[in-house]
Amino acid sequence: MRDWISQEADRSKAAVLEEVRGCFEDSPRRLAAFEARFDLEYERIFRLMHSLYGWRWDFSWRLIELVRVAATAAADRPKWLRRRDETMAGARWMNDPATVWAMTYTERFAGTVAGISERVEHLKGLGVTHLHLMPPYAVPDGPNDGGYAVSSYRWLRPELGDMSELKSLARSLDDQGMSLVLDFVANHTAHDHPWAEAAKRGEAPYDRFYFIFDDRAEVAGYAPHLREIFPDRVGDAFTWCPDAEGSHGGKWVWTTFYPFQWDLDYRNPAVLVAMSRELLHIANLGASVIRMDATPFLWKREGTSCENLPEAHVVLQLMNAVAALTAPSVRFLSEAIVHPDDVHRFVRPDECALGYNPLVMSLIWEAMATREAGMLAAALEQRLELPPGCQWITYIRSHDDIGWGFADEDAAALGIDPVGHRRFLNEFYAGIHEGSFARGAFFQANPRTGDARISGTLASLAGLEAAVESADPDEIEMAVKRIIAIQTLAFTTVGIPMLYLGDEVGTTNDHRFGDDTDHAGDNRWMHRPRFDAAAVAEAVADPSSPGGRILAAVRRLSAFRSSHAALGGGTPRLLDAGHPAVAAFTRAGGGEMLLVAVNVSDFTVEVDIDSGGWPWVDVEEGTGVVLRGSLAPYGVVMAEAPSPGHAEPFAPGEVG
Ligand code: OTU
Repeated sequence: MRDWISQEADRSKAAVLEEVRGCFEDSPRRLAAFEARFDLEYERIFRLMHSLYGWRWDFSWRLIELVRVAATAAADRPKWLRRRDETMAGARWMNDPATVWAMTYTERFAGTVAGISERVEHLKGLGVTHLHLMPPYAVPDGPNDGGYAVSSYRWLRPELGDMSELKSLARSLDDQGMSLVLDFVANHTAHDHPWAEAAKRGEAPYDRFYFIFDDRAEVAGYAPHLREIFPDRVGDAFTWCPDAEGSHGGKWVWTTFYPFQWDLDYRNPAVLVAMSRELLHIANLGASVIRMDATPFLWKREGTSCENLPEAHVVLQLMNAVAALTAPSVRFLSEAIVHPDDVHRFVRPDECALGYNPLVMSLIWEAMATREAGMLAAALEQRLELPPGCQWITYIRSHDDIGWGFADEDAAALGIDPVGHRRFLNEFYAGIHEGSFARGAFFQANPRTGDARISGTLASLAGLEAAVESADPDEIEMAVKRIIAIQTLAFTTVGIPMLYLGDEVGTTNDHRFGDDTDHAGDNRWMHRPRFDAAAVAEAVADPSSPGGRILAAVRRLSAFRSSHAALGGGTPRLLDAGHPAVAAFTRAGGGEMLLVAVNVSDFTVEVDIDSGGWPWVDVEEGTGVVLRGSLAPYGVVMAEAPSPGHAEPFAPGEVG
């Protein structure tokens, strides 16, 4: 027996479809394709909508509105994207080992959207298949959080170009086997978005689009429970807005991040409908992946932290269903930088099929600081399993800060005090700790809680900046090896590797980021470099320079991936390496098996890696590898098992 919600859905199905048929006036083929998808998705949409808004008088009407948004966008979807929907609906690229991501700011990487085409050769050299351009949409004058304060999704920042150029870029990248990743900043809009402007004037329906309070007393049920995301700024998550018309000469507005970013109120179904329209607009520009910014914050309830609430998932699942109706080849990427259990929950095929993995990211750094691979290994072993059809994005750093997002209980299980350990890691990467190689800086240190995060480029955090400054060739050598070891882990542990552009040639921190007054208060700009054509040319011309070696290593890793099916999916299986400074694991898949071992320390260690009974051969040399013996500082072993059937397993210790 189907439950009563399914029966309700059945009863309304034909009528809802009837309401939106008109969207496809002259295109019976598009209507037919939409109908087929509607047939598959409708019950899910009904159920999800009902769980959030079923109690409301306007429920049926909002449901029809949402489906109409999807139908309108489906009717408008360009032909080349409909073709993509047909051929790529399964998104097989997610398990293709050749998939490699890169991220950058358009203006910093190429000046303009049109300018990106001049950088395509560089991207191809890195094997990049997916390019994430930070939000290029219209923003307010002055600080705009690197584009994460969106004034309108319908316009680009004029200095970057216009919408038609963005569409042509998506198309021309597609012709070259690459695709675009674009952001959707679901949690908030800029304070000058037309909806926010109308809300300030008290105009319906926009007066109910945000969390706006007449009186500070009204936030008392929320404020004490919230985490401070950006503690550097003045005040808390609520901003006094004097130009909002109110009886007290202004109003309070919920602003989780910066005061110019107004949180949207998804308890109002009109917000879900309006934002879905913007989302599908982005899908129709040609993005193959949409990055869902700040997913944990999408729902608020009094007395809770207002993070990771079940309704936030329902909002994302609804958006997923709407995208499945309109643009089935599109996948969502969850950006959740929270407890690993919570990070995990956003990654499911009917929500965000992709998730950033901030745990692996931060534990690679943790391993480099402690010279021990234990926490990383435990996370690789215990915290990576995803449902089928999902994938991690594995990265070393992004445009944001690095936070120490491991679970306290995981640290405790290894006898590590989580609070003290985070303090150590912050001090290490800020370069304060005795013996640290890093040159980073605290981001948003919170004196009240003792929390902080870290800013810095890969090269600066991994010691290249300090080494070059000291002009010590041994230190430089060590830093280069450390960077290559770090990239090796990012490219081989799990998921799809993502590069922050600039790191591929060892770009160090920009200590003059504050010269730009819009960036002065936010040291993440220290690690958001401009494309340095001279550095790239030098790295290419001199493969023995630090930049040259780093670039060559990244290219090699990327090329290596593309020919090794075992790296396309699945999770690593940990091996006992016989030394705490060595992370060793196998990856199996596509009929092949790889072994990777990385020494995360700057000393030579004696290893005794459990071969699992396979005769491993070095992937480059084709000769037997050392599984028992010395592994150099930051030494890497990459080996493969000869194809099955070809070799009999033999006893550990025989190879080497
Ligand atoms: C994201 O990051 C973006 O990546 C940032 O660049 C934005 O500033 C921010 O949202 C606001 O749009 O706090 O330090 O759990 O931690 O969304 C970065 C997720 C952030 C948040 C994350 C946020």
